[in-house]
Amino acid sequence: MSNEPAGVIELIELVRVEIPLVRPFRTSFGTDTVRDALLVHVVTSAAEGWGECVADRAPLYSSEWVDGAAEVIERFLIPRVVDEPLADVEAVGSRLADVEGHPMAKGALEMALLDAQLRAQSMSLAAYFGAERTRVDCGVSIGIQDDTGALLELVAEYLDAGYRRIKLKIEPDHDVAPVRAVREHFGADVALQVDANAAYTRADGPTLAALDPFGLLLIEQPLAPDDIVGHARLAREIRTPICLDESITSARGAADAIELGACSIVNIKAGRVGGYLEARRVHDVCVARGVPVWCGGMLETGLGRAANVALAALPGFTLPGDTSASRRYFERDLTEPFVLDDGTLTVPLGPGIGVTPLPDALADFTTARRVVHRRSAR
Ligand code: OSB
Ligand code: MG
Repeated sequence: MSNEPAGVIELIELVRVEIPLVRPFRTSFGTDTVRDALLVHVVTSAAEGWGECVADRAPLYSSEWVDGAAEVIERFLIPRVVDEPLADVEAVGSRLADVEGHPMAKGALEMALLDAQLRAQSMSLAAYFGAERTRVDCGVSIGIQDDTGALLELVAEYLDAGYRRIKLKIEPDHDVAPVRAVREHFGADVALQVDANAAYTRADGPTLAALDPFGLLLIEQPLAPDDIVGHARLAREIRTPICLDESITSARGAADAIELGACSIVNIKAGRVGGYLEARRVHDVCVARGVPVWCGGMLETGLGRAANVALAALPGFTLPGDTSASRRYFERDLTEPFVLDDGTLTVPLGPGIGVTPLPDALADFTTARRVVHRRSAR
């Protein structure tokens, strides 16, 4: 890692964009019809950088929400990084460490600073991570459908497009039936997994064991985020491997969950763990313990997608990620669209995250834009 300075931070602005989703996305915690994203735009004396906050409109997936994240970034995070010159983005985490929680807010600011620093150094995020692959295997996450026919049509569409793995969102009473329907229609060879987003309880072992015969790759986050012991017990009641998403909020937490037998696979999302640097550490602890990881998603625009794809190029990401093509989410993305190529996305290799917002798209999707920090003349 070079010691070249990231440059002096000249300006930081918060940009809100609203991009319609091609179809509503329903999970056990709610339904999204638009991606309402908070972007962090940093201008340094050396380069520009973009960060994307993955917080949703309401605190349903986690305790963060997008308006709250914007306020935390402006009032509590930015002052901690602009008061003294920042030698290296590696130091951002320790600057922000006394602020409790708010990983998605922290992750968005860190991403923007990291992008700016790497652009100044003409280094890609993938190279910075130490990524080896140039393409990553892609899966797709399918929202809960009331109608089985509609579900089967969607699965067919995505398999035809080349996706290498299908993930079905489930909840109580929308679990065994859709899994059975997909297996009966598409056969045993489709790589299939489910995501409960914490919709079950410790008493649901028998219900979840009913998924065992379907040969799922994994079940993601069946129980509450804080229920590590519950997941460890459930792992002894079912044969489907347990993968944790919401429960994993740090590299140490990942190591603990693995040690306790709560999961045998980990979903890595940078925003959930406070940024891409911690995400890389989660990857490292999992690799050291022989635990496969895959890259989760939060319906990101092309900005967050670019960074996710770079992360997913690390060697421990041995399962297809929720790193789908732009058109799975949006008719028009904020960046040049990511296009599926033989079930893969190509890792951006330009400086930083390798993409920037297209000016016209940014103008059309922006709902609010405000400079929240400007360097004062000394
Ligand atoms: O639990 O993985 C999840 C989207 C929003 C919030 C939580 C989750 C998801 C997804 C979609 O499953 C992943 C994606 O395609 O971005
Ligand atoms: Mg999940």
